[in-house]
Amino acid sequence: SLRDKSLRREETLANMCDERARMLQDQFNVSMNHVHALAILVSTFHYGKDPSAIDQKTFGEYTERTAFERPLTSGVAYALKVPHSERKQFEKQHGWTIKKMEMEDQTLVQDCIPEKLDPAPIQDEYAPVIFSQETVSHIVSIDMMSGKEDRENILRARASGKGVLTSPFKLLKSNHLGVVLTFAVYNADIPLDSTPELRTESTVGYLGASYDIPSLVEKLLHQLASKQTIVVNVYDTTNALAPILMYGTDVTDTGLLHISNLDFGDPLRKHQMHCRFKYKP
Ligand code: WA2
Repeated sequence: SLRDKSLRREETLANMCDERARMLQDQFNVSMNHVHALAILVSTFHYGKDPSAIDQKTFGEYTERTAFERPLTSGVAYALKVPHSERKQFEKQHGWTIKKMEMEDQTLVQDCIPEKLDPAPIQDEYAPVIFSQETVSHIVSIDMMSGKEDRENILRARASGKGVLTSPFKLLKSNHLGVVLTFAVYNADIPLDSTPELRTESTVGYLGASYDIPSLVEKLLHQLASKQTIVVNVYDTTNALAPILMYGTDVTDTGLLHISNLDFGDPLRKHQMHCRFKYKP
């Protein structure tokens, strides 16, 4: 009957949507766990050994060779916590100045050529990137605390000890909408029940990964058949009244819609996948 047919159609859409949402969520969680392990790797081999067993070359090679462990990420990097009192010494040691993420000319920010960026203005502290996977080498020397989303992530990551996510924003250079995942690296094995203040004090740096949402969701959906059948949109619904479109083109179509929830591991952020059939029956 017509009613059976419409119920079947609804069920098909729900199954396809849930399957895609689960795949995206699983891949996200897999890479999140691996980024967490990288933060522990830096703590163990950069701070646990004297002299450090990690430099840019080691970090670059290791992260490139293990990139398959972090599906959906476009690159990982490590930023150091530098108080203002240590800035001069830090810059002398590295042979470059800490750069500001924003340029005076806002239109050029996305180009992100470190040589063209201005030095970071005086702040209490900085978070310059010192190690990076080759794919995001353009952020080396940039103060991650000079970008609104990156800064909020850093503050929340170090106070909580958990992996935290930004809202979607335009990533440097790629020009695509993405999110950044950050884990703090602490200077000692600090107790699990440490206060946010002790955590902040014990922080030595930040391990972060960037997720280029459009290209990576596209890659994931391509692996599944029937891309011709449904339209997929991914939203950041943290603010239920103002959802942010992260993937897909905005659709106003009032046809059959299925919503699958996504859990990307940061309880402060909410995400959803919206699915529709491409064609009316
Ligand atoms: N990584 C890549 N592209 C970006 C970006 C970023 N942040 N921010 C803007 N475009 C080193 O949380 C520490 C990575 C930030 C980590």
